[in-house]
Amino acid sequence: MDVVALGESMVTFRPAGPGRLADVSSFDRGIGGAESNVLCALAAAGHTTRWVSRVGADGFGDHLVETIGRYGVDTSAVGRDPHRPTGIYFRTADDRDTDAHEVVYYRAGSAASAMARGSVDEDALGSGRVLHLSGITPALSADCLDLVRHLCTRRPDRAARAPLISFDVNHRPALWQDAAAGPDVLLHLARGADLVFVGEDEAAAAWGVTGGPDALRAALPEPATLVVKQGGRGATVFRHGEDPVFQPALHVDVVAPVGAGDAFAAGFLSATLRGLSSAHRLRHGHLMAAAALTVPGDLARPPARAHADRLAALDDTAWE
Ligand code: KDG
Repeated sequence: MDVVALGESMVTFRPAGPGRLADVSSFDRGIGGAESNVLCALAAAGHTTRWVSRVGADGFGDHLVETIGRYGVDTSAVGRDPHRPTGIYFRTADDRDTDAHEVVYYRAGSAASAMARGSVDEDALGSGRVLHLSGITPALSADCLDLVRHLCTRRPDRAARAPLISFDVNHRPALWQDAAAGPDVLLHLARGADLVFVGEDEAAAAWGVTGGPDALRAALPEPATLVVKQGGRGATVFRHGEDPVFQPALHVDVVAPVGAGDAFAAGFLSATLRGLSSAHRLRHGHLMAAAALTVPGDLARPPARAHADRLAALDDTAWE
């Protein structure tokens, strides 16, 4: 397997039109879940992927397993919980209007929130070249936090026998029972990972680190690779032994930003697995993010690999 990911996925409901959740009467169904979004994009780009999770023994669980499986993601390590439901969530159509935007989760007590050491397939978690995790899972429950801590903790023997640990900070303050504890936990987890994705705004809000990518690298020197996402401007990658590299993002007409960070991580991971340069890793991230930004839901069809390679190889002036 190229990439294995652990995380909760949910059936999502997006109002069919604009307005408050209180007012709309029909919804479009989709799927969401940061980690499975990454896997679906990677699978669509030709990588072998496996999703490790738990869902309820219900129709929404069937829908997630079937839909994610149709992307080509291996779902054999997804457990079914007969006693807990599959999580769902609602989000209003226009994410860019932050005042009016509503995201409402129905996932407390979900099947995935009960994931724990012993209830997920640990062999499956170790079966990829990369294990992708995010800061959403540790927010779901104490058991989930314990599981992610176990997977993310820097161990002296890890490099020799285990997958590269990729961690997207994905700070979701609304999910933490103890909201004040979230940022410190996430910083600690990020320090144990090999490859970390974090947004500049997210880091400022969670950790009070302002001052741009260099300040963030100073706060987080441990990961061999740190990717700082700078919104519509671009992203900077720091790798041990290399000068930092910045690449501007593509300018697109944004339909909805949901899923763009996951798509960016997928593009970056895809290029990493292929041994491409730092600049090309960022460009592949931007190309996949651009596809996700221009659709209303979490998942977009990524550009075909040959096409993405051609675009990533254009000279700098085409990327400014
Ligand atoms: O990155 C997109 C995710 O935020 C979305 O699919 C839902 O995983 C999700 C979450 O927990 O917020």
